Amino acid sequence: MGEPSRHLRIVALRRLREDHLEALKGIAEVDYFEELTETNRDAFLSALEKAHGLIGGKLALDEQMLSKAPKLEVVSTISVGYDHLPLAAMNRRGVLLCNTPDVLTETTADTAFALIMATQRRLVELANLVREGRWTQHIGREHFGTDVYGKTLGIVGAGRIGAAIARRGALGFDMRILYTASSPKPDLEKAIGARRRDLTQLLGEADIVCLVVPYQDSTHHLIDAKALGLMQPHAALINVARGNVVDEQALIDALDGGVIRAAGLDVFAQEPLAKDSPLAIMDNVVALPHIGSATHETRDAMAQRAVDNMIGALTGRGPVSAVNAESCRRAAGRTDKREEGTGGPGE
Ligand code: 8YV
Repeated sequence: MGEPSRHLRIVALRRLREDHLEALKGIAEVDYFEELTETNRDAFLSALEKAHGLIGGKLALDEQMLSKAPKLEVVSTISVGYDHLPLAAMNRRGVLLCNTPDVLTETTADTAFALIMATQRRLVELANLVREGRWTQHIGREHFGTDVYGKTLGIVGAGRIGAAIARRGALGFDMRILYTASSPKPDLEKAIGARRRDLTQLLGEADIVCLVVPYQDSTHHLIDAKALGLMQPHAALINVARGNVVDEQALIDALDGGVIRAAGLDVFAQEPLAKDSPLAIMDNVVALPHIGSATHETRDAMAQRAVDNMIGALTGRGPVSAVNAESCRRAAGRTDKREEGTGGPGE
C-alpha cells in the first residue's frame, strides 16, 4: 500500500505567473503573497507557521522566522544566489534549499558584457550628451573610450557565469582570459586558452576585472582599498556578484582618486542604491538596478525551475537543483537516531 497523501501547504512570495501558481496548487494549498508589506506581514507569518514549502524571490526568511515554521521542509528560491537565506540554520533543521542555477547563466553573462562595453566605451555618459542636447561638436579625445577587443579580462570566480563571460570575451572579442577559482578549470583552459592566476596577480594584469564570486564570509570586501591599489590605473572593475564583495567606500575613493579608471556595477551593498550615493552619479560609473537575470525569458525559466524544484522536493520525486541535500540527509539521520534512542513513535 502506498503512503497516504499528505495535505501540503505552500507559501508563495513573489508575483508568479498563473500557470506556475496552478502547478503549485496541483500538489498543495497555496498561500499567495505578491509581495511582503507591513499590512500583510502577520498573515505571511501565520501562513509560514503551517507551511511545508516556501517559494519566492528575495525571500525574507531569517533564523527566528525559521524557528516558528516547524513544518517547513523546502525553501525554493527564485535565484541562484542564496546569501540572503540562513543556510546554517536550515542545515541544522533539515530544511532543503533549492535554487535556480544554469537557466540564468547566459543572461547574467550578457549583463556583465553589457557593463564591460558600457564602461570601456563610456556609453551612458556619451549617450547622455546626445539626450541632453550637449552634442554640439565632433567628439574629441576627452570623450574617447578604451578598446574591449584584444584586452586582458580577469574573471574573479570562474564558475558557470564566469566561464560564460570568459567565452564571450575570448571568442567574440579576442580577449586574453585570466581567472581565479578554487581549482583549475582544464576545460576552460583548453577551449579558450584561459589561464589561472591568484587574485593578486590577476588584479595586476587585467585591463578589466569582473567579479562573479558568491557572497560569503570569505568574499566579504574581497575588493578593498588594498586590492583596488593592485589594479592598473586604466583598469575597470565590473561587479555582477554581490555588492558586499566590494568595499564601496574604498571603490568610490579609488574612482575619485584615479586609482582605477571606471566601474560597471549591477549590485550594491544596499539595494535599491541610496539616492545620494556617489555611485549613482559619477561619470566613470555605470550603475544598473540589479538586472543580472532580468529578462522575460530568464525570469520565467527561473520561476519554472523553482516551481519544479518545489514540486519535486515535496512529492518525493526529488528537486532539479538543491544546495544542501547532503546536510538534510544528515539532519534526517540525526532525527532517526534520536527517535531510536529515546523510544520515539516508531518503537
Ligand atoms: C536576482 C540574482 O537577484 O539569482 C540571483 O542570485 O542575483 C538575480 O538573479 C534574483 O533572481 C532576484 O530574485
